[in-house]
Amino acid sequence: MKGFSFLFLSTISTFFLTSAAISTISATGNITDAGGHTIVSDDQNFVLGFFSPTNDSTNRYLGIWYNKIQIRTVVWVANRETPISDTSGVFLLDDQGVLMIVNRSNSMIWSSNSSVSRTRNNRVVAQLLDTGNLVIRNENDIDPENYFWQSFDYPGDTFLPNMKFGIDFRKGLEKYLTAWKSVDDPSPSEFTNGFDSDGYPQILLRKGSVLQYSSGPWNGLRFSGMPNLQTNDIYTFRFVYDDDELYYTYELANSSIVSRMILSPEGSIQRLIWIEQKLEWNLYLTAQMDNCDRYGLCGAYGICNIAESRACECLRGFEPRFTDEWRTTYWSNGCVRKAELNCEGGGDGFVKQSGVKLPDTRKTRFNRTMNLDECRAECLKNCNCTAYANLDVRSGGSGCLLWFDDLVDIRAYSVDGVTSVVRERNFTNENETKDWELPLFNFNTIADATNNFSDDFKLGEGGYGPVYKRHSVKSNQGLDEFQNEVQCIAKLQHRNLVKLLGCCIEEGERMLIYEYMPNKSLNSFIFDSRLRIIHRDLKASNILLDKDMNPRISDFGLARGLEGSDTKANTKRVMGTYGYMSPEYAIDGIYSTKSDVFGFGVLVLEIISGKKNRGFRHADHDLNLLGHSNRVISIFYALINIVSVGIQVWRLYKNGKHLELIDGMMKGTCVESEVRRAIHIGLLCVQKYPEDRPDMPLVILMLGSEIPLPEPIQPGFYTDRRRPQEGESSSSNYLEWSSSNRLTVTYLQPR
Ligand SMILES: *[C@@H]1O[C@H](CO)[C@@H](O)[C@H](O)[C@H]1NC(C)=O
Ligand SMILES: *[C@@H]1O[C@H](CO)[C@@H](O)[C@H](O)[C@H]1NC(C)=O
Ligand SMILES: *[C@@H]1O[C@H](CO)[C@@H](O)[C@H](O)[C@H]1NC(C)=O
Ligand SMILES: *[C@@H]1O[C@H](CO)[C@@H](O)[C@H](O)[C@H]1NC(C)=O
Ligand SMILES: *[C@@H]1O[C@H](CO)[C@@H](O)[C@H](O)[C@H]1NC(C)=O
Ligand SMILES: *[C@@H]1O[C@H](CO)[C@@H](O)[C@H](O)[C@H]1NC(C)=O
Ligand SMILES: *[C@@H]1O[C@H](CO)[C@@H](O)[C@H](O)[C@H]1NC(C)=O
Ligand SMILES: *[C@@H]1O[C@H](CO)[C@@H](O)[C@H](O)[C@H]1NC(C)=O
Ligand SMILES: *[C@@H]1O[C@H](CO)[C@@H](O)[C@H](O)[C@H]1NC(C)=O
Ligand SMILES: *[C@@H]1O[C@H](CO)[C@@H](O)[C@H](O)[C@H]1NC(C)=O
Ligand SMILES: CC(=O)N[C@H]1CO[C@H](CO)[C@@H](O)[C@@H]1O
Repeated sequence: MKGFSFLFLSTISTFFLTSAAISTISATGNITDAGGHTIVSDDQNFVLGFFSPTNDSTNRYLGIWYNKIQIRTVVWVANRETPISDTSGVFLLDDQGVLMIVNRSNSMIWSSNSSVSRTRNNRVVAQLLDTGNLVIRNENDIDPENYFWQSFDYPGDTFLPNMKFGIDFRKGLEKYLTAWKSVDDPSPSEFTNGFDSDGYPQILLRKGSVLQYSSGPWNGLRFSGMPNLQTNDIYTFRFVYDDDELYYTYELANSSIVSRMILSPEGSIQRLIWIEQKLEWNLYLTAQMDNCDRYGLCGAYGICNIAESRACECLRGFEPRFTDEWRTTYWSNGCVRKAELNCEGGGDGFVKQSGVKLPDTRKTRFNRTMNLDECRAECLKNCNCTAYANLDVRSGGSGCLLWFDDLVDIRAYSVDGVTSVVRERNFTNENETKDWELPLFNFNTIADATNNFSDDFKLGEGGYGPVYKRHSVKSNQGLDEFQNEVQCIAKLQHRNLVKLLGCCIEEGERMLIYEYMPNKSLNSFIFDSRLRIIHRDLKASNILLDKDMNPRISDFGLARGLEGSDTKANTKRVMGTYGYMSPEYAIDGIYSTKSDVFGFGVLVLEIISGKKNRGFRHADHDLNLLGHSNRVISIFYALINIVSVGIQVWRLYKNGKHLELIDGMMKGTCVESEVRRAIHIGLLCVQKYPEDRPDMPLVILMLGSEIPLPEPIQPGFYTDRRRPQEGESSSSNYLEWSSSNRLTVTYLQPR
């Protein structure tokens, strides 16, 4: 083992703090703030001493920070809650083997409260290890099991490599993170992040007693709610759970890497890596990736899918508890069973749910040896059992985890989720197919005809037979959307259009079968239609690019047709993607061709800026502004995104700085006047009032000519669908983006 560095004065010599000679210790072995003393770990990586969190602060704390990193980064603080107001602090190891901090009047500011058992003639030392761990131990006993005290048992906001984050059942020690109140105040804030050992363990992030985030249970490979916790070349990680202890730990793969995990003052769990070239900490991972990671967003039996336009859906066999509330995107009250379980009657079955984050495990029981069949039988035996799953997904799966409560905090992943099985009514007799206006093909027929979907039969490559478009299997895509797409395309039949022959829904596959076009001219199927189509979900991910980068609009799952002279229509079911939805559609469900113009405008601005008009994170804090009305909160929350890009562009535009918007990759390769014009047109398309937006033919004319453009006004979102009349304040009832980049709410008070 490598050498150790002991508690010593500055870095010149080593001092042993002995129990026999207390006066000597106090005289020579202490660390004084006034003297600027520090101790440094053997490998020079960590340093311990007194510090102030910021230059402005006069509060003094004893802490440990990285020695070689230019930006002082504190990883541990002793007197978090009891700063010393001057530089009189002294840090010492007393004759009882207790580390303490005293101030000018010799009052104890902080104490390790350690108790030491000593053998004869054995000196007790305090030492800062290479790991950044400050320990108290017998001088000649380096076994970590025998440390009398270690700072790793009392972490602050930082989880360092080699630290055991979790619970030591033998010592009754819980090692969890508590965030700093702010960058200049290390005292513990309301945010805590630690293991909860009720049921099968999971890591829970709380604000006070309110759950914010759950890691999901360990599934043998990773926490089921952290799909991005993958084997990597930066660190290795490990989870241990036995009778003695429960912990998660990681080690850096290469000692030249500097990385730490923190719970930030804002309550975000982050992994950071030091980038020496840039002299800054780089964010490598955050546990809370998106809106779906907000604990219980979809309520009981709801499932969150961030890829969907509306994140929450009910699990199969469930329906929203409160339909109206659900529609406004307030989902927390969750879903209820469409049909009650029939436990005594033995009519219950299970529905397999793949690729998901496992629900909250606080009300679970587990058995490491049972297999899945035994697990199922066990669940059926108990009428309160709501679901079961394998405990460990490795080598085909083993162990049994049983849920005994409402299933909360489930989310869908596109890759690599875990399979759990949700108890349901027996669905084997249910008829999934609806009224299709098209012939339904049998899966086997199609499999046969395409040689089991062999590559030779890929679109355009085969020499004969029908063309198959294979619809991807999305675990939670509603049948409704698929059906709508089919019917929309079916209605668009025209001699210039490719004919849809039929479809197939079987074995989780959804396929559309088109007439074969020998010259691959499948692409024009929407543009020649007489039917005016409002797409309702125009967004970057729905614009497909062919091999020549020609854009093709896809996904007509939400499209609606307008016939004859209709110019707008109304829907009770607002669907689409927030960020691209026009205000009048998002709020009132009114859609028109101008709704797609809005979506188009957002797209234009996104293309120019290279930035996505989306991102729900940390919306929590903003929501607090709105007080208690859940309905208002959820609408507000959904609309934050609508305004963001438009307002940012508007601000630059108004200050004549809109060229700053241009994505770095485009700079130098574009014609400024063209880009300026495109931004201008983009802004016109995202105007608040549909009547202020140009229609598509005009947009095309504007883009392709030099005709003068009307001046845009500030885009935004209004709660009053009426255009303000002459004399009315135009800023009333608006949500506005304030200069501090936070959304503020202005209510018009009646006079
Ligand atoms: C710390 O050490 C200095 C001398 O180095 C001594 O004067 C002082 O009394 C010591 N303080 C304590 C609290 O032990
Ligand atoms: C704080 O003080 C140090 C040393 O005087 C200085 O290098 C640093 O720039 C200051 N930081 C700020 C934010 O003022
Ligand atoms: C030392 O700490 C005690 C307890 O916190 C406090 O009452 C006292 O004022 C402090 N003395 C000085 C000189 O700061
Ligand atoms: C040490 O014990 C005292 C008295 O019980 C307590 O106030 C203090 O918080 C403890 N210190 C630590 C670091 O646990
Ligand atoms: C660690 O990283 C350094 C710098 O990137 C590299 O030179 C060294 O070979 C690496 N060591 C190991 C064991 O991978
Ligand atoms: C569903 O019920 C049918 C008959 O009612 C039964 O044969 C079948 O095994 C049940 N399926 C499951 C998964 O329990
Ligand atoms: C786990 O299941 C096995 C097989 O059913 C059983 O023998 C064992 O007692 C169970 N263990 C616990 C801890 O319940
Ligand atoms: C099921 O839950 C109810 C209510 O919590 C409880 O009274 C009952 O004993 C439970 N039944 C079983 C078999 O655990
Ligand atoms: C399902 O519904 C279709 C159309 O209504 C019907 O033809 C078919 O027989 C039904 N299948 C079952 C298993 O009930
Ligand atoms: C397709 O696969 C099935 C099952 O794997 C097999 O029985 C069948 O012969 C295959 N058909 C062709 C045309 O390869
Ligand atoms: C332009 C072109 O590629 N035309 C082809 C369309 O398909 C027919 C039948 O395969 C061919 O004969 C044409 O050459």
